[in-house]
Amino acid sequence: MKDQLLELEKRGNDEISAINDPSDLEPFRIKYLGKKGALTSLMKSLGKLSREERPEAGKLANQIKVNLSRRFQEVKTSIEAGKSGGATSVDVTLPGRVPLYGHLHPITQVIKEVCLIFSRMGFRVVKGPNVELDYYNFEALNLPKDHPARDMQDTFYISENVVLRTHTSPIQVRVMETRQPPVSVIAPGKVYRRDSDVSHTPMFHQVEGLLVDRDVSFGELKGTLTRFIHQMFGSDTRLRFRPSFFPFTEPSAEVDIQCVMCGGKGCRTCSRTGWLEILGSGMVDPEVYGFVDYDPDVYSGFAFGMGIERIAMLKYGIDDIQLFFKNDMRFLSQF
Ligand code: 2U9
Repeated sequence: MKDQLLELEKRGNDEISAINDPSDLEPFRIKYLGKKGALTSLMKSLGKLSREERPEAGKLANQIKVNLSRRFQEVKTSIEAGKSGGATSVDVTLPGRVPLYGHLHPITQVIKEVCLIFSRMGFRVVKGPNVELDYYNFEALNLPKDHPARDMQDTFYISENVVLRTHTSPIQVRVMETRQPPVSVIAPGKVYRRDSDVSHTPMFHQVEGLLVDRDVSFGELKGTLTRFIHQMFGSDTRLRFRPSFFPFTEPSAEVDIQCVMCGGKGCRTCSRTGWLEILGSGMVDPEVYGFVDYDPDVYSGFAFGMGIERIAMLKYGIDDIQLFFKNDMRFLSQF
């Protein structure tokens, strides 16, 4: 019944809009709004509906009757006033239609913001291939052939020696291969891991950074990352460096910020600890310099990496990573 009513309304609207000749008005009124008209006969058959369906269909039928009658009167008045009727009349006082503007995806926005903060500190943005040689993704980063991270469970293999990069670190290896220190680069991009659940997607985004020069110490690492966090999350954000392990850095540290949800009191998001892990970092392991011909007795440096979806979720209070990949405009238009 609902479909029939809506179809009738559409047909009626199309027909009235095409009327220019006053002699077409009365036949239209009889056909749609008259005692034996199409709408009246549909309204009579409302009685055949169930008690549950009747109120909604009745309301719709009445609304359509009001709409069609109003439209009929408008066109009639317009024709009688010597204007062109339903076909081409334009109400110039109606407000204009606002076009839908596109904008950058929230993940792209966060990548740009992170890169901008590091660019201001002198880091240069660099890119690299998503399909990468095993050598650059693993070997040159001190992840030898038998390392567990190379497991088929974690890595998408294209062939024995070719993978979808599991991190953006191979970009920095390629930079070091072609340039001598000082280097300071920031490497954003997509990365791929065989993982999919509420907090993981098989493709996600990372930004990694690398700085190598003479006399670089853990103090520079701490200063740089503290400045980044204060610019990204606000200058009153508390943070802590916690010892950790990565095959390509030694010593290594993970960085936590005070929970953005509860301010450090302890809640579900921070598992009642008051802290949220947001990035990994460390001094580049001298083993890595061996692969790129840097002298570890002359140069030292630090590196760091962060998952962008995680940063975006914490910054905007989002609890489901899948939302970034569904392209639902109700979600995206909020950014
Ligand atoms: C070179 C040498 C060292 C990059 C680093 C991390 C620590 C790290 C994770 C954060 C969350 C990956 O997205 S995540 O799962 N990354 O913890 N990344 S140090 O170290 C490098 C990179 C390149 C040549």
